[in-house]
Amino acid sequence: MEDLAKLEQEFQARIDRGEIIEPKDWMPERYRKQLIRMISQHAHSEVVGMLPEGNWISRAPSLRRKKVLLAKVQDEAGHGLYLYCAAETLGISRDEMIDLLHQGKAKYSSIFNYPSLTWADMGTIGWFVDGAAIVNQTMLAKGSYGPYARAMIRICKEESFHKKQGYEIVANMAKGTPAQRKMVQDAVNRWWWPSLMMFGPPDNNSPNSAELLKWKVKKNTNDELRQRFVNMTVKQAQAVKLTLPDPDLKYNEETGNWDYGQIDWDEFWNVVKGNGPMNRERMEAHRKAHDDGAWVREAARAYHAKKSGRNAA
Ligand code: BYC
Repeated sequence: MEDLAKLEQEFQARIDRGEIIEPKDWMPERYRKQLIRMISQHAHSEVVGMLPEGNWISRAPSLRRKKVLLAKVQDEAGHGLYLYCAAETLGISRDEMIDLLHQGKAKYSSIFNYPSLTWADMGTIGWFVDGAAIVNQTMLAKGSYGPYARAMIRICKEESFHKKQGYEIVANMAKGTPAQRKMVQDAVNRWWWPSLMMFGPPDNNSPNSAELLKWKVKKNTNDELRQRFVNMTVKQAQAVKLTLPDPDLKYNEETGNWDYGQIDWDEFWNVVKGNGPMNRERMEAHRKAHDDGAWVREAARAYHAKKSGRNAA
């Protein structure tokens, strides 16, 4: 018992000195569990996040747009893979993580439970959702667990492209015909509040934050990052003359921040608990893709077994 307390103390001292924790280092069981929870949820989000955009690949308005969207969706699959690998370094397998998702025990980001109704949603998702992801992930890239932090660096580079392609679509539509302007404003109206919810519950109702901050997995709170995102996005909306759907949005001279209105936390929890507009459809699509891909996993395992048998012989 005394030994455990000493190990925990030494671990915290390493964190406080800003050292990076690697897979074979000693770590508290709770640190391992928290990271598995967070990284696996992040991985699931990347993969489920392919669905709302995948929906538009066959309907992109030009070959260029189709190629860009295809590449973006493919990038998200890659992000999922880096993240599953990072989580596997903590002693859980990808199969186990996916089982937990299918049993409803692991979550994925609330944002992907909203439908993508028009082409303007492709622009707005890139601008808001990837924009929010960058704010969150540049913070996570400085986190204490090596494999997660390193995965974040590469992911953030790709997310920057994603955000730019989204903002480009939005900017073009915003200076297009009245119908295009109307379509993009409608997408902005629908995605704004769910994007703010991506950052998680408010600090006074975020049970995991204290522990994650102590261990420097998170370096900022949910509200701090949400505010950073609002400040950044207001200016971008002004530049393309679109309105963010919040009558209470107001610059605060004292704090230098843009104050925003009340977020509907009932809606957020409802979506997190599985009752959002697209939760059932998203999980059905995930299960179907997983089942349809069973033969690929089986073939890969057989190939691997044969190859390692040959190498051993
Ligand atoms: N959605 O104590 P809290 C992407 C849950 S993918 C659903 O504040 P924490 C992209 C939370 O899990 C974006 N659930 O938690 C992909 C917890 O429940 P459990 C995904 C949420 O961990 C494709 C409970 O609420 N990014 O970028 O301190 C295309 C209490 O919350 C959400 C990541 O996953 C939510 N939004 O902070 C484009 C980043 N928020 O688990 C883009 C990694 C909270 O105790 N994750 N919950 O049952 C994080 O940074 C943190 O986990 C969070 C939450 C900020 C999300």
